[in-house]
This record gives sequence, structure tokens and C-alpha cells, in this order.
Amino acid sequence: MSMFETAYEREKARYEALITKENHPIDAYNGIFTRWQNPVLTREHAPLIWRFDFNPETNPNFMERLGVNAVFNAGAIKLNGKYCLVARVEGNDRKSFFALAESDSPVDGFRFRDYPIQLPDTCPEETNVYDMRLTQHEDGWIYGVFCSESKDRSSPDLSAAVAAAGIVRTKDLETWERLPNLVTNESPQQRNVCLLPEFVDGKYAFYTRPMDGFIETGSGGGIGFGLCEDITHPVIEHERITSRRKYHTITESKNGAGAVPIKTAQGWLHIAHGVRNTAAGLRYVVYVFMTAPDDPARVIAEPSGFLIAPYGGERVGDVSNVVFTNGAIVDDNGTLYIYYASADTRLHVASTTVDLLVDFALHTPADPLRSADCVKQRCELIDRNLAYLRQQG
Ligand code: M1P
Repeated sequence: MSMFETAYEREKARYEALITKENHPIDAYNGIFTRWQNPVLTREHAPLIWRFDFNPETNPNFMERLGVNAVFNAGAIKLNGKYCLVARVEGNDRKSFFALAESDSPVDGFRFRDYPIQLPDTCPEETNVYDMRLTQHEDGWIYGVFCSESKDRSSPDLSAAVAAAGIVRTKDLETWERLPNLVTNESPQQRNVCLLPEFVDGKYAFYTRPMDGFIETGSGGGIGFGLCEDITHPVIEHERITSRRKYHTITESKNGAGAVPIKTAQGWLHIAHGVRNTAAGLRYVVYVFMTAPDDPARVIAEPSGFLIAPYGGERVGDVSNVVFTNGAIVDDNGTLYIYYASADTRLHVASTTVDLLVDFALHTPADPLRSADCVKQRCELIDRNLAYLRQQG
């Protein structure tokens, strides 16, 4: 066999072994969710036809021609019985694009379609796109809301950029219609924007993340909420703040909507992200809060601390100390799969149920915001436990 053939056969076999590898839950318990051992998507899941030139005449060394650096931050939806992930795929050239990976299983077997998603190229100034949230809206469309990033031409700083919310819609995840970017009259930049699946007061309801600049949220107080009358000319006049950033908490630097909120009898369940600063840079964690059933902007519960934080090998990657989610799927039996990325590098899954997360959200105490009060809170739990154990004999 030629060198080309040897390399081709070996890489093909490696790829198939990866895609067909079974996943298993890890043996760690917190009663809230279960992590699964293997990432569900990695850069190695990018099909070989995306990366190599398969013609031995033009590529005698079977060399990778267009490398893929990372696969992470996926929007998620269950469609026609398939678990569908629209992942952020980042080439070696640092540009991201979207690609659909599907599986019959929620925890393994994800395989990309032959081609990445080719969004209508309607914004000539757009340089990068990423982090699509997929909303199955009651109007009959599936919306993808994502970050559309452009160079800030008003600044002499080469890395100055502007983030806006791009919107596309589809019925089948195959053909996509691009709508104009969302305009928020009160906020110069937006990222982590997410569309609620239901109308509110007959209008499209968005969770936003008001930001003064591309990185810093500045005066943006947290996760925003705003209504828009016409999704084909999307404008939000006014944003209310829902989950607020708070001093010396996991959301001090920033927070942002994550997966599309899940409707429950007790209210809307949100799986979001919070960011704090450290001497080693920003630390991103996933946290939970709930908003009222009749007012999706009003927070009714926000349990203390994080739900998911970077763990073991998840801590290391292109942007270390980051876990981030923008997609979750609820199965008919109430099982909930949270697709979360680690270190802007790969995508994992954690499983739980909607009922368990609602219990976590409603019955975990809120952050008392001060060490002294945290000690008091913990001592009260210990008191109750010791009294209970004594009573049990
Ligand atoms: O690098 C961590 C994350 O940073 C951004 O999130 P935020 O806007 O909250 O800072 C996003 O670019 C996200 O893609 C990325 O994972």
C-alpha cells in the first residue's frame, strides 16, 4: 500500500472507531446531574472530507489541508426522533461556522452531515459567527439566534469588534433563511441572545445580554429581556434585567443566557452561564435560575453557586477554566440532556431530569452574598441534620 493509502485507511478506521464509541456515565454523585465520560463532539469528529484532500495526485502525502481546531458550544434540538446539535466549529484559521451533527442517541454516536451549514451571506461586514441557540417556536419555525461579529471600524485597535445577534430560521435544519440582525435600542452590543419558544403579549420574547463593549458588559446589569413585534424586522426598544450580576458571586464579571429556557409547571427553567475574574483569567461556570410562569423576566429562584464547573480534564483547552452551554434537550420522559462545552475546545453531555433541576432550583438556598452568612447557612443545615440523626436514634 502507498503511504497515501496507509494513512487514509488508518484515519478512516480511527474516525469510525471514535464515532461508534459507546459513552458511559461517570461514577460521581451529587444527586443533581450525571456527567458522561466521553465528549460527544470534538475536533476529531469533523469528517475527514472536511479536512483532507482525498486525491492522491494533488495530496500524495494525505496531508490535512483545512484543519479543524475545536468543536464546541452547540445549540440542541430533538427533531424527527433525532438528537441534533448545531455546533460551533472553529477552523485552524480561527473562524467559526455552524455544522449539524445528529444521532439516534443523546449521549454518543454524533455524526456530522457532509457539509457544514451554509448560512445566507447577507452581512458583508460579518467576520465570525458562533454559539447558535435553537428555538422551536410556537409560530412553526425553528429559529437559530447566534453571535454575528464584525470589526469595529470606528476604533484604531485592530482587535476591536462589535457583537450583534444574528437570526436565521428553518423548518428542517437544512434550508436556512437569514433575517436582519436584532437591534436593541438601549444596548450597543449583544451576545448570548436567546429566543423564548412562546409569544409573550403576542410578541417575540428574547433574552439578551446588554454590553457596552465586545468583551466587557460594562453597565449591562445581567441577562436582559425584551419584546419584539416583528421578527422579520427585529427591534427591541426596552430591555429589563432578569438574572443580575452580583458582587463576589459566580456572575460578578458577566452572565448570559444558555440553553433555551424550559417551560415547567413552576416556571421557566434557565441553564445559563456566569463569569468571574481570577488571577488566572476569567472562569466560566454554568448556573441555574427560574423565572415566573406568567412573567418570564421575573426571577423566582436562583440557587447559590454553580451547577457545572470545569472538572478534571475539562479545565484545560484553548480557553482554559471555561464551561459554557447553549443547548439542552428534554426527552418525552422528562430526561434532560445538557450539552456543555469545556475550555472552548470540545462538547460534553450531562444528564438529569427536569424535575430534578426544578427541585435544585427551588430548594437550594440562595447565595447569602457574605462569608459570615454562608457559614450561618451551612451551620443551620448541619444543625438540622444532627437533630434529624439524633431523632432517628
Ligand atoms: O470564551 C468563553 C466564552 O466567551 C464568550 O461568552 P461571553 O460573551 O459570556 O463572554 C462567548 O464567545 C463564548 O463563545 C465562549 O465560550
